[in-house]
Formats: sequence, C-alpha cells, structure tokens
Amino acid sequence: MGNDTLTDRKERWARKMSGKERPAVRSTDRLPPGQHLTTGFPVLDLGIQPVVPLDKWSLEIKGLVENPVTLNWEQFHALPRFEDTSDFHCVTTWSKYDCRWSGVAFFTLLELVKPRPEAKFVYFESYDGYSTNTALEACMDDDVLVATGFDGKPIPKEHGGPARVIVPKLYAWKGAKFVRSIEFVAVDRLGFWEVRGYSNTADPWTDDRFS
Ligand SMILES: Nc1nc2c(c(=O)[nH]1)N[C@H]1C(S)=C(S)[C@@H](COP(=O)(O)O)O[C@H]1N2
Ligand SMILES: [Mo]
Repeated sequence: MGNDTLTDRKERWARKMSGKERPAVRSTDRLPPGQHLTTGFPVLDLGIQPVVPLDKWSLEIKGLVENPVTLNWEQFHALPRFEDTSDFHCVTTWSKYDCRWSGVAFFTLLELVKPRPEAKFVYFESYDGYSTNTALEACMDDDVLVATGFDGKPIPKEHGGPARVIVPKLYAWKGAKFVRSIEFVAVDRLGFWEVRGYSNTADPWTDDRFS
C-alpha cells in the first residue's frame, strides 16, 4: 500500500468520526472506552521506516531552554537509564498491555536542558517527517520516556528505533517514533495528526480521539 493511500484513508476516517458526539465519561477500567486488547504489536506509521545508523543518530533538544543540547548516541546512553512498563493505546482502537520500555526518562532530559518558565508545550519531530505535540505538563509524568529498548532488546526499526517517545497516558500517536528533535515552545504548534483532525489532548480515558 502506498504512503498516500494509508495517510489519506486514516484522514478520511478521522473526518468521518469527528462528527460524532461522544460523552466524556472517564473509564475506571484498565482498558479505555472503545478499545480492545491485542496480544501482537501492530505497526502504525506513515509507510516510511527511516534507517538511521547509530553513528548518524542524534537527538536535538532545543527551543525555550537554558541549555539546548544535541546528543549523539553515546552521549544519550551516558544519561541515567530508566525502565518502565506501561500500557499502549492506539486511537485506531487497539491497546497493548505491559510494554516494557527502557531509555531515558523525560524528567532526566528536563533536568539537563532546563526549560524556561515560558515553555508550555513540546513539539516533537522525527526522521520520517512525522511530528506531534503535547502540553509540557503531559510529559512531566513519571512514565514518559525517550525509549531505545523494548522488552530487553533494542527497539526494532518498525517500532520506531533507534529511539521513540512514549507518553503512556495519551493515545500512542503522541509518541514520536524515530524521534530526532524535541522543541520547547510557548505557543502550541499542531503535529502531523493534530492538523488532520485528531484531538490535541488525546486522552484515552475519555474517548478523546478527534477534535
Ligand atoms: N515517527 C512516527 N511516529 C509515530 C507514527 C508515525 O507514523 N511516525 N505513528 C504514531 C501512531 S498513530 C501510533 S499508534 C504509534 C504506533 O507505534 P507502533 O508502530 O510501534 O505500534 O506510533 C506513533 N508514532
Ligand atoms: Mo495510532
């Protein structure tokens, strides 16, 4: 399937679904409303899985911070390591429990770059041209990380290796696979799916899928 086809279809679907009113009732179940459990690990992307050799990889952290940095693979791995197990919820209705991610906690990156008080949002860009955005507050949760490992092994390319962002409490499109840069901004800037009708807040527990 071509790249356009997949993106166009998902976009049409988002438009269709956005017309429907949904009550914002917070689920108390582990499985958010409208989701079903999957045991496999589906791959969702734009049809491009960029090959980024580790000696060419870098993560740029920039914008409204005291200490902007560009980390190479070695420098990134010199940061304190973090491991966390979380559930994964894709807006296309599948959820996967108990994903064991390892990498660097987002709060470690915050300590390193020191966002200025004006920074209220975060904008992520990826090696495949993808982008997404979150409120800074959403990234300050203790389960948010830039992951390089899944289930004790390096993240396979199809799941966003060398490094991807994981924001477990939001729908999974808020976590950039193949992440390349993280920018702290004062004014929210919509990412790839956010400009195409997906919710900006993306809370699985209130079925908050479309804007
Ligand atoms: N760079 C990039 N990150 C991305 C995407 C993408 O297309 N490109 N898709 C998002 C979506 S919609 C989902 S559900 C998850 C899918 O992750 P997976 O392929 O590991 O299941 O990655 C998110 N991050
Ligand atoms: Mo998704």
